[in-house]
Amino acid sequence: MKKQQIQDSFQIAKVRYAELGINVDEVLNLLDKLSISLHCWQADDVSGFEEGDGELTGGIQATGNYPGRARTISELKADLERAMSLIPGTHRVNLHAFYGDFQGKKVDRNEIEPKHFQSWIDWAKTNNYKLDFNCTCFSHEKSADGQTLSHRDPAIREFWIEHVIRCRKISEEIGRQLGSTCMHNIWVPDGSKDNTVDRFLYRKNLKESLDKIFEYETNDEYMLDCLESKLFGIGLEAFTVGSHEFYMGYGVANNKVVTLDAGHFHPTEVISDKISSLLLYAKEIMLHVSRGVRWDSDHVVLLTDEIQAIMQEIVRADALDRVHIGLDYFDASINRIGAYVVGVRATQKALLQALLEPLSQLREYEANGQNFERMALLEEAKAMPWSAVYDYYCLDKGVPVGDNFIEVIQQYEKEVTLKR
Ligand code: RNT
Ligand code: ZN
Repeated sequence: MKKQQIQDSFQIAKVRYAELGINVDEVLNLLDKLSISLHCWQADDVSGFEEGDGELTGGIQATGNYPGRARTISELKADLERAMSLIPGTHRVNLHAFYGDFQGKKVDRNEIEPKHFQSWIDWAKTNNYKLDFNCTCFSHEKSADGQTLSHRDPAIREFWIEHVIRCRKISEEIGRQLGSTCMHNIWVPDGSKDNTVDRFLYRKNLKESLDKIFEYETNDEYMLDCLESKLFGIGLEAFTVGSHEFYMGYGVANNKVVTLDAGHFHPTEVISDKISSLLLYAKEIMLHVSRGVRWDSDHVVLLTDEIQAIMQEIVRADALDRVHIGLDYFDASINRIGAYVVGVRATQKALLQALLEPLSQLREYEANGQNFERMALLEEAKAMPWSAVYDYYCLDKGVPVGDNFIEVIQQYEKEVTLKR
């Protein structure tokens, strides 16, 4: 598409949206301020950079062996920079504790310190990214039997408590240095393959471990703790200690952020409809935007009905400042940078569509019981020229418009990732 065409289409779109009472320029200004947190683990299939050949455990799996996986911190940084260069706006990078800069030394999880993440912080500063963080309670010998913070053995629980407290301190340091609240996400794989008798015991253990973890008080301005539930893991099908009810209860009772991962519920259960309820009770919401496909909770995000519904719910609830949008998927079967770019752009498109909704008119119809009118306008809104607005946004921010990013990724593959 030529520059002129993009601009002309945008002008036409603007007029059409203005007829519905929407100021497209204001919407674009707002969209540009909304950061999406890119999960670092798509680039290397959730491998991390610890010494030794850590196997991915914890009931998650990256399937596929597409060439070009990032094997070092510098490769991962380069891949993220390349992905970021193909996405309009300024965004965040979501790190996991086992991606520390350990300089070839064996640093166990209960020994990590802010200094192991200083090079990431410096990199983020240079590139104008903000950082989020996760404790890593999997892919470790002390999580081999599927239990961490809920383990029957108090020594193992202590080990993981220490790890999570250290991660909270690291997150605090990240937020302090970057001047942006670091979202620290706690997800543990704890569960079991088969029917468990002492469910109450494990849940009580998890609760008590969390209580100990939060005894160390952090500064909300620098970091916020988020708690992520799950339905089941691979090899951990019958029981998950940290279920939705568990963390919703804990989060509400203890003023913590609740994380909703789009792939962590029953196949027909959606997170979009949980947002307006949680907002009434939870401090804030962290999203792990993902796409569940059958048993896998981590396919690349696409512009599906559910992602549109998620973004609509955030906008309709006027909660853009209380819902944090992060991505969480790992596909090792396709070009990994492409997986980032497609996923982030799909998320942004859904956000844009939601921001362009003729909300006041829709609300008025609803309030008046004009349900046909509401339905008709919702249908029309789907076909409004939002893509012309997105194309213009890309042009304006100097990133490839439409499918033009494909060739950039192909080139990077040829010159960089295929040579790994
Ligand atoms: C796992 C959770 C968790 C992980 C990351 C790697 O099911 O979704 O968020 O994907 O921590
Ligand atoms: Zn997740």
